[in-house]
Amino acid sequence: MSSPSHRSAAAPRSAPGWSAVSGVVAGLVLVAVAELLSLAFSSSSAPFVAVGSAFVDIVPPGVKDLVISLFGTRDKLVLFASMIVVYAALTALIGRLGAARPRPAAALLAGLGVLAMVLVLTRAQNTALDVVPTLVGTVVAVPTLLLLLRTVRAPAAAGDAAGDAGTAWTRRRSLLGVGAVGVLAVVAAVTARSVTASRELARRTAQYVLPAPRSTAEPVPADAQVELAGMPPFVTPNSEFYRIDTALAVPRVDPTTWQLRIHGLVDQELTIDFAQLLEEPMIEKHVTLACVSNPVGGDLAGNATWLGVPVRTLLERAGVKDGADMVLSRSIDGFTASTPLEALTDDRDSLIAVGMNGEPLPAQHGYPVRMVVPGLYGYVSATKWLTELKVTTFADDVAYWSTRGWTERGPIKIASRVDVPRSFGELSPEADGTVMLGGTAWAQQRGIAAVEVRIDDGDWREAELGAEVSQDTWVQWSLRWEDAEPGDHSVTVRATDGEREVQTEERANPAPNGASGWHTVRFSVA
Ligand SMILES: Nc1nc2c(c(=O)[nH]1)N[C@H]1C(S)=C(S)[C@@H](COP(=O)(O)O)O[C@H]1N2
Ligand SMILES: [Mo]
Repeated sequence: MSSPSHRSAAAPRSAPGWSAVSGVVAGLVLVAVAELLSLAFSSSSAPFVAVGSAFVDIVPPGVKDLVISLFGTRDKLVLFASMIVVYAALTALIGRLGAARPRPAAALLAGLGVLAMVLVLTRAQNTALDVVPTLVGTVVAVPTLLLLLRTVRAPAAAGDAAGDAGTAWTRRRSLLGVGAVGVLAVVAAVTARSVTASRELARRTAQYVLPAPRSTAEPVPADAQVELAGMPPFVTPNSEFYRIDTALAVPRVDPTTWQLRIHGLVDQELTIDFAQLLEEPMIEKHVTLACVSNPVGGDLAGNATWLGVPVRTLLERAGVKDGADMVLSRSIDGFTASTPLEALTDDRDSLIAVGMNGEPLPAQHGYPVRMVVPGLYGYVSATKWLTELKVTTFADDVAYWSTRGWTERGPIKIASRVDVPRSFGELSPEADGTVMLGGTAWAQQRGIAAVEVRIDDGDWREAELGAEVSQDTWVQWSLRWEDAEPGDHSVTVRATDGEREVQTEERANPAPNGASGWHTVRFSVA
């Protein structure tokens, strides 16, 4: 076993495996350096964030829908994980190539860096300076790759110098060195990411004094809440409010430099900064937001008390010209929404909002300023991190989701759902044998007039409604089922809106303009 020939085989002469590892490690160095430096630049200057965001922008809507339906709210995690896998594979290939041809390999790695820089530049909220982190990362990573490739290359003499324990030892040490650089890079990148995350948290909680509203929202009456275990809170806490947006990294908007520009078909363009906005008379309103992607029975809806300036006030000041029928609102990250002009000027009090449930908007919900429009799905109205209102026409401008298969207008459809019981849950009868069911219904701008519940194939029963706070908020319902029988059951719910329209049974998918159909839940009674 100790023949010289065998020992020479144990000392690898060429090391394709280790060259690949060198490629991956150099790739990690690029990312780590860029991530660390990006702490001093915009959050979307980090190459992974920029590449991911660019990718999200170019994938066909079908693929996006598929990913969301497969992975739900973990879609971003899945995107980042796949990016890491693809990047590791690419850099491993580059390293592998470098075993024989280091210079072309180095050029390829530099090419990846340049590609990432181009994508950083395509992000709307980035400036030219934001390429610096990726640039420096690339400048460091390329010589690192060459150095690592040289390190892992088997010493020419290793094979011949049979039994040269010293060479084997040196070699092991250099491989250890490569591993150590890799580990360091991972630690640095992860640290940088978590610093970014905690900064975002700090921004979210950054306090400024919200002005007192000129008209306060009437307090929510206690009987708006159905007291039944498992019912959602009538006012959704900010930390539990659903979040939907296209932003991979929550935009960090500095309120001290924030501005809102109102332009387009107006008599005079208007720019207002944050301090000026806070001086405008503010009002407070309870409004239930809903996402067009919410499936029947889904929970992509939330109810909050919003504080803000009526959009109407600012539009009146700018002076809307004849012929305009839409306002295209734009976010700092390039997202746009097309809201019918009428919804922003009529008496529904659409808001340019700064407060949510008594606090500044959380970062995830649009800090410092967003739109809140009662009656319309979020994708055509609720622009977060708002920076611009362009008064225009549906004929001239198209918003983000309307170029991706969703309708250009999005009034919210009547919706009702069963919250108690949960699907396949078990309910225990009370002492007198009754079983309590409960849920939520909404039809913003029309209000909910009635909710009916059907158990198994029985007759529709009228549910009891919690207090209605406004036609723009959801309503909770409950049903006392007195003749409950143990065993398996199903419950179906349908609502009637304030215009006496009964929720349709006809099933529709969320695309292109919102889901419809009755929510049914299977459950058992103990
Ligand atoms: N900037 C920006 N604003 C946005 C979006 C977005 O992707 N980017 N998504 C919209 C959609 S589709 C919805 S449903 C609401 C959700 O608001 P929330 O995350 O505060 O619940 O935000 C809207 N505003
Ligand atoms: Mo949405």
